[in-house]
Amino acid sequence: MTLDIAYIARSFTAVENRDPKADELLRRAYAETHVIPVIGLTGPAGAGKSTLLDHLAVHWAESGEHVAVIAVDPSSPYTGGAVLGDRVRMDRASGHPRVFVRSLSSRGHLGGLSRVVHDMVTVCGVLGFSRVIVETVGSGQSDIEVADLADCVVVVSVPGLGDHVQAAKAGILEIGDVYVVNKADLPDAETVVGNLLTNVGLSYPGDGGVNPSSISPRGALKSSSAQHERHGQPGVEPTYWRPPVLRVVARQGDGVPELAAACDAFLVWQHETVRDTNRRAGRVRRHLLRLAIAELSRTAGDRAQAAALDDGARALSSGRCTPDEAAMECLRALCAATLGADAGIRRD
Ligand SMILES: Nc1nc2c(ncn2[C@@H]2O[C@H](COP(=O)(O)OP(=O)(O)O)[C@@H](O)[C@H]2O)c(=O)[nH]1
Ligand SMILES: [Mg+2]
Repeated sequence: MTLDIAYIARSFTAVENRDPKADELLRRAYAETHVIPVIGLTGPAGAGKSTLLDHLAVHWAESGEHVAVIAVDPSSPYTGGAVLGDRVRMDRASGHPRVFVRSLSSRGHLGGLSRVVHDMVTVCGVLGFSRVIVETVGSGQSDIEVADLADCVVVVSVPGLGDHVQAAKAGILEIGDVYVVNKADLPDAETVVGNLLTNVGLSYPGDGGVNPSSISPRGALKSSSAQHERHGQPGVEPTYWRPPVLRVVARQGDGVPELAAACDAFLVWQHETVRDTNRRAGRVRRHLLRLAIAELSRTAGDRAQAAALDDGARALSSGRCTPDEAAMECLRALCAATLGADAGIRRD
């Protein structure tokens, strides 16, 4: 099978612009029961994500897969600088007949970036791809979004940025299914590896990958319920997943086959333990919630929204209600305005 590049490019653009031409495609995509794996790559700018992704995409493509790459670019849509840079760093993947690369600016999207990426990822299956890789810059909100979007999250760290501490603060050390230390050719890479291993070990004993629960922890474990949901609970479930920590030199492609194998091993374990369907179901629900909120404020209209927020803020500052009650009042006013607008449409 060959990818219909012109059709794919047109479809992505229609989805990105919320063009009604994409509606039929979206309908088919959301109804599709055969879902393809989504790999999310996140980490600080300059960590070498694009360089790594270039090798990773080609690795899977060479094994016969059709790979879509969606790179969310942090730069301004006006300079286009980083988009061009990505094209250079992803030259192998861009030139491969079984890989399609699309860079997305992180700004200027109707309905928000996460909605666009969510829809783009979802249409990849019906466009003929067998796998998607999404790159986002690790910075709080977008980390959460990529974690929400992907079936397997790869967190990329590098020596020299002091990002271990930053990452720990941002909670990024909880979201990885696989950890990568890139630029392992640089001094201090081992320090980063050591820190990550210590951190993973606080929650999960054993070796990177699938472990039988018979491995007993030496002390109290620090894992959260979100981690249990994604990686299992040692001593409670038959197996658990300890996120591996892998050394990579993306510039040379060193460690890429091992990274691909770790992602695939995680996907297999996640499927065997039925976590994949739960993860995807949660993702669709959260996506719907975002859409519903966006739709609510859109259909209520700017004036009704401003009025509802003014009323709520006034009630709050006069001490008449709690923030929760004020929020509930805003919601009621927005719903009333939305239903009014809706009824208006129906009368026409
Ligand atoms: N020393 C070294 N540099 C690397 C390696 N991988 C990527 N780089 C460099 O790191 C810089 C940022 O890479 P890029 O892929 O654009 O990072 P991104 O911002 O995370 O996508 C580029 O100059 C790469 O050549 C590596 O393994 N070792
Ligand atoms: Mg990049």
